[in-house]
Amino acid sequence: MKRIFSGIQPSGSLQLGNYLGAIRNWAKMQNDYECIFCVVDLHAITLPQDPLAMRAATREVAAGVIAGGVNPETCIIFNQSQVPEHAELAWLFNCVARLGWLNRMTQFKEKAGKDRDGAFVGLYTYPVLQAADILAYKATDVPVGEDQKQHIELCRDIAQAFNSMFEIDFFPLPEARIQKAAARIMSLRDGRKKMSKSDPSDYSRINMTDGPDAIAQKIKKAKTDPYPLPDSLDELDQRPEAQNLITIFAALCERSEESVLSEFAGKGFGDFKRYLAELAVEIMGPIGKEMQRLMNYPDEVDSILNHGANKAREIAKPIVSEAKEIVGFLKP
Ligand code: AQP
Repeated sequence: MKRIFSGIQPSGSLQLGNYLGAIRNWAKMQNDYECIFCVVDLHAITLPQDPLAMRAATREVAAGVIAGGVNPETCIIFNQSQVPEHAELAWLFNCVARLGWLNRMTQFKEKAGKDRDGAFVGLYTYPVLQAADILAYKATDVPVGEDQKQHIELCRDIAQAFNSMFEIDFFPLPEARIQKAAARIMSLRDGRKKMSKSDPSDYSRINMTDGPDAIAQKIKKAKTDPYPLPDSLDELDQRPEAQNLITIFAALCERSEESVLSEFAGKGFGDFKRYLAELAVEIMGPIGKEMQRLMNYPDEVDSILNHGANKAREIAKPIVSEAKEIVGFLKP
């Protein structure tokens, strides 16, 4: 059976983009693949985190993944720092990947901003750790949002470089599994910016734990333009905020954007936003409630993560041991 690895950072509250772009997809794939889902806390600290908040966010992400439909009995769910093989393999890969490859990574440029010299080294080598996450399990498929495509390509380059450096066919070249719908949900305040957990404005996103009133309020206040909705996708393309709301509507009810547009063409945003808010509450409301319920039982969540970490380690340990042997390290 093919094996999936994918992760989410505990860098804030889970948002609608994490659900539509990642978690829902994971839940759909869980019966066709062996699944390993990771709360990537080592990645989260590539930007400063408050330790208490990160501990809570780690449990929240686990709760969100489970409430979003991933079965912890059949899938492995754990937090990354409990499996030391990730960091160990990342070091080997730091000695395979080239500076020139990392210099091309757009996420680093976006996240480091203008003060590149002030960015953590970890932020720069983030994609190397990501390659280690995937290859420590010899995962074959990686479901991610569109923004992560470049990192998965780098992971393939690293796997290939390792194999050719040591003249061995050891690591597979994993495939990015990017679903077309909801590949990129944008901020409710700026249709050109990705919806993000770490955006300072809470009004830029719908959190997975938002109740009906907060969801309705955020959609009501979402930025739009003064024109009615168009009847063609081409026209929509020129209007980022309108495009985003149509994308969200279509993703929530799993319909095509064309069909949603044909229903609302010519209507103003007032009408459309009312329907969108109802739909968002209907789909996200029960998931948010289940998340809150799970978060009231932190011991249960911790035990799922511990159990998942043990199972993950059973897979990663022999793979990373073999990689160390290939590199030329003496066995203990
Ligand atoms: N806006 C989005 N649209 C579609 N997919 C998204 N994902 C995140 N935001 C969107 C997908 O969720 C998965 C986990 O992402 P992550 O938490 O590891 O990091 P991220 O992509 O950087 O998510 P955030 O919310 O923007 O976190 P911060 O603010 O901490 O950087 C990935 O598969 C991602 O594609």
